[in-house]
Amino acid sequence: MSQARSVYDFNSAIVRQPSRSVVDGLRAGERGSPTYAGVQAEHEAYVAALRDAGVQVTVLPALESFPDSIFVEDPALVFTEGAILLRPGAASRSGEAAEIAPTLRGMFETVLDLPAGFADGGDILVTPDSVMIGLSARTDRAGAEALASCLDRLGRKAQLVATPEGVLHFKTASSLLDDETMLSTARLARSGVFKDFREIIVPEGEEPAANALRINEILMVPSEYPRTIELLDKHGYKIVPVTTTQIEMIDAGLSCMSLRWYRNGK
Ligand code: CIR
Repeated sequence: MSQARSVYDFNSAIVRQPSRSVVDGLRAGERGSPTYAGVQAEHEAYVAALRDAGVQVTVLPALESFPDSIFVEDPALVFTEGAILLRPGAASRSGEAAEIAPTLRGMFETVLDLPAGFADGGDILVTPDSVMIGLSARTDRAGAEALASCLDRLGRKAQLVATPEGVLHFKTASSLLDDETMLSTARLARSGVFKDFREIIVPEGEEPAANALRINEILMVPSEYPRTIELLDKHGYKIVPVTTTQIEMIDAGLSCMSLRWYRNGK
């Protein structure tokens, strides 16, 4: 029988090398373009931080025809009990699920396919009691409801929630810090969605820092946000700063670059 674990206990992860085309990744505003070398350096440091945290990392090869494919969090969702192939909501990313499918089928006994609608992994926040699914420009109600059924098959309860207007993904604005605590932007917290959690609000002007990543004992936080780092340090989290300057230009953060789970029997 498997032992009860925290939802942020991970021993396995999948990442994908950035492609040269990553410089053409989707973005909502214009904050400049990243360079391939710059993204590559950030990705390497990220993978090293995962490994230092005790995670065995599988690195998939770059996919030139999918500029955003480095963000493996979006086309799939993984748990100890099984994986779900999603249907990314951006047309240029819809083929990414088929690209990652063979890897997941090789690693998981159960792989479900989202049967309808659209859902991006960036909109999915796993908490100890439920899996929050943020409705957004990428995740529609049909996709969220279909995903709730898939989650039910894996023994997980789903909760549909709203992503603030103009925010790419639900997790762009939030992350789970421990079993009781959520890091959130002030705007998302105001919606009341985290009322059952202790909330830590990112300082004004540092909103992208809300996408932190708890892995085992450590908390990865984007290194460009000193006030958030200081705040979280005061709360006693073991912080590992990781640079995200390049990937932020294409609307991404720390959680986007991996699929993480606890694999039994390793
Ligand atoms: C996109 O717009 O799809 C990418 N440029 C960024 C994806 C970020 N992924 C995430 O937040 N999970």
